[in-house]
Amino acid sequence: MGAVFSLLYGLLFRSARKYKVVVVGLDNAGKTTALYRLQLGEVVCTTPTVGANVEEVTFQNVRFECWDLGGQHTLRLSWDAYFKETDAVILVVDSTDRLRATLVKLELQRLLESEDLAQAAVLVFANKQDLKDAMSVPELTDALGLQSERQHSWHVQPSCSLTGEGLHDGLAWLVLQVTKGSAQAAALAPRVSAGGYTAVPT
Ligand SMILES: Nc1nc2c(ncn2[C@@H]2O[C@H](COP(=O)(O)OP(=O)(O)OP(=O)(O)O)[C@@H](O)[C@H]2O)c(=O)[nH]1
Ligand SMILES: [Mg+2]
Repeated sequence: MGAVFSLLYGLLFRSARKYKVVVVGLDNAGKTTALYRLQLGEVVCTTPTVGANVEEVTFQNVRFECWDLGGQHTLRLSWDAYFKETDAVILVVDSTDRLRATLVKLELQRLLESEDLAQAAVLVFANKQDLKDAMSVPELTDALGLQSERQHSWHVQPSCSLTGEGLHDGLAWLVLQVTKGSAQAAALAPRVSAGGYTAVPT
């Protein structure tokens, strides 16, 4: 019965649209590692991304076109060029990088003010939770000043890109955001698990 339902569900939604996601964050945050973990289910040895790398990730029958943008300073200056028609932002943060938390906050502020991203949901991965001294979700939420964000739906999800922990929970939240109001969303709602901090505009 479950298999029949899955098959029907797959057929029904196979032609559903693809959602554009920009994956941003400072260099060394773990963006590329997270993306390949989600796409291939394994850890790939990465080198710093130059420019952008596009990969498709399908989760719960929802297709995401993920633009993994290089996080080094000079590359961050051209992030805006990728923002047009973006449905969601994934911000990956190295939770142990306390020294650059203010810089992440500034970059996030810039994203939140971008007109091209006005409708985009924002998923923050508080990454590298496997490491000692990683900032907790409340600490990172505070450091990024997210509690006062009212325009965008946002969610902070603890994660470890190496083990994959938290990545699916984060994507499940994103699926709900991008499919809001659709039949797909109604079918998926019960699958989302709790974890992290969330807010949606009122
Ligand atoms: N311990 C730990 N290491 C991680 C985690 N995620 C990524 N890394 C490591 O962090 C380093 C940088 O990862 P990348 O995925 O290349 O980082 P990036 O954000 O894509 O960096 P740029 O492409 O330069 O913007 C690599 O050595 C990864 O193995 C994690 O959750 N825990
Ligand atoms: Mg990269």
